[in-house]
Amino acid sequence: MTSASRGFFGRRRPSVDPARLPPGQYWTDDFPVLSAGPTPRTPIEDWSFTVRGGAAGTVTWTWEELGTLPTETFTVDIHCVTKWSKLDTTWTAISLDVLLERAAAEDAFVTAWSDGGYTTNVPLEDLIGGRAWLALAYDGEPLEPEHGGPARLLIPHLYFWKSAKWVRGLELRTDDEPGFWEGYGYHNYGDPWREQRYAGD
Ligand SMILES: Nc1nc2c(c(=O)[nH]1)N[C@H]1C(S)=C(S)[C@@H](COP(=O)(O)O)O[C@H]1N2
Ligand SMILES: [Mo]
Repeated sequence: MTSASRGFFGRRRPSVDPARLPPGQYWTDDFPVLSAGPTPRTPIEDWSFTVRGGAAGTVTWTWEELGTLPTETFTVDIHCVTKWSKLDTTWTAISLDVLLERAAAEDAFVTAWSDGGYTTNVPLEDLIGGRAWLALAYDGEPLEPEHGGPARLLIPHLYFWKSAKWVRGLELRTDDEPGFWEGYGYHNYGDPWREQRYAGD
């Protein structure tokens, strides 16, 4: 085998089921870092996660308290609006069902907010029913700061910009407020399978 062919077969899987790729996406083995600003580094003793606007009022967990909640480890595909998809990514995460149930969430819209000022909006129904998580580890290792550590949202059924890195909380609202990228013309919902990249798609 020449080094060129070794490189080729080393970098690309010989076969990826095309049915796993949403329209217009290509797959990559890399894990690109996409951040609209510097990586925040909040000391873990100052870090907390808050859900506000639920019937239970404002509920806040320290990092230590979060550590007492049940986690799940599972493998999913992720899809970035810039057209890369990464298949079979393995995460350890707390189901948002657990956090939203504790907060008695019942309003229809959610804005996630992050250290550094990033926000994104998601309908509440997309965050419940075992489809969305607060991810704490990737591939068995604590989440790296560049990828959103200590904790990020993980909503694999929507484009990856909805998976807010460095997330610090969820605000439950009765009105839908566009988040950071949504305000710059990205699609309000962002379903990769319907190729909802930009407003109007
Ligand atoms: N706080 C924050 N979260 C963010 C972003 C960001 O810029 N800031 N970028 C989003 C986008 S566009 C993508 S594709 C993914 C990238 O995650 P990664 O850097 O771990 O690949 O994070 C999303 N979450
Ligand atoms: Mo993205």
